[in-house]
Amino acid sequence: MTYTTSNTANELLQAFQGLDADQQLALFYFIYKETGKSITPAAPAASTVSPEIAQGLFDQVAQLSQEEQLQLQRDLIAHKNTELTREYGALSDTTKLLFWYFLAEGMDSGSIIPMPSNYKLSNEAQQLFGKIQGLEFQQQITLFRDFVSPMGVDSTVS
Ligand code: 45D
Repeated sequence: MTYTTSNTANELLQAFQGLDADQQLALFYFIYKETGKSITPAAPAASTVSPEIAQGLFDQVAQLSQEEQLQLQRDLIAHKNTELTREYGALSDTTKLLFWYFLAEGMDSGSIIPMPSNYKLSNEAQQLFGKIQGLEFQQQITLFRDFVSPMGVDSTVS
């Protein structure tokens, strides 16, 4: 993957989507660890977010086995059609983001399968991480929304 002069959001999105599913998950978790502290203050700005809906989907995932939890996250990225990925697809973009935030929190609190502690990002993912860290907070949020928006299955599209 080569970058030229400008790191437009679109290039970053494409770079993210060009990673394999596990690298996307790992990078996204590292992002959470990095930006997690700034996320809560952003929350009151929310208008199109449905916390109870994100929570409802999260609760279903938390009840799965760890293997199934990981599979669900891989399925979201791969657009595999399952009941849960269709439920996800029906959420608003910001609610999707909140759902991912809950998952990341669940990883830290032990209700969601954790990352192996020795897990390494690929060079591509590491590079992308650096570029994302260079963005303004609002640009980051917009980019993350673009990451999570197309995941899952939108059952209103045939
Ligand atoms: O064994 O306006 C591997 C709200 C493979 C409020 C793995 C907000 C090997 C409204 C795949 C590595 C708060 C919503 C295992 C705004 C292996 C509002 C597992 C902002 C086990 C703006 C990897 C919200 C796994 C924001 C399980 C900014 C990885 C939210 C999982 C940001 C990774 C949320 C996860 C972020 C990453 C969430 C769950 C960055 C989640 C990241």
